[in-house]
Amino acid sequence: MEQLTLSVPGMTCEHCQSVVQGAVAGIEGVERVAVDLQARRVDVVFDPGRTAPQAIRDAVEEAGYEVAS
Ligand SMILES: [Cu+2]
Repeated sequence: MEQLTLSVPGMTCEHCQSVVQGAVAGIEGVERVAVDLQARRVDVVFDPGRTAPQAIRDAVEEAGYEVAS
């Protein structure tokens, strides 16, 4: 398993949190997602054999949130 931390500054409320959480959790190969709304941060644990950091970033952006890092 690998870990990825994304900075998502546009998350401002619990709705944002659940949208981002759901978008990332729906990716094949993602084992665990934790959204820290206060820190505007998304911590993801994923299987690098089944998905990649770029796919996770894309999913967040497709959900409507810009990824800062
Ligand atoms: Cu919101």
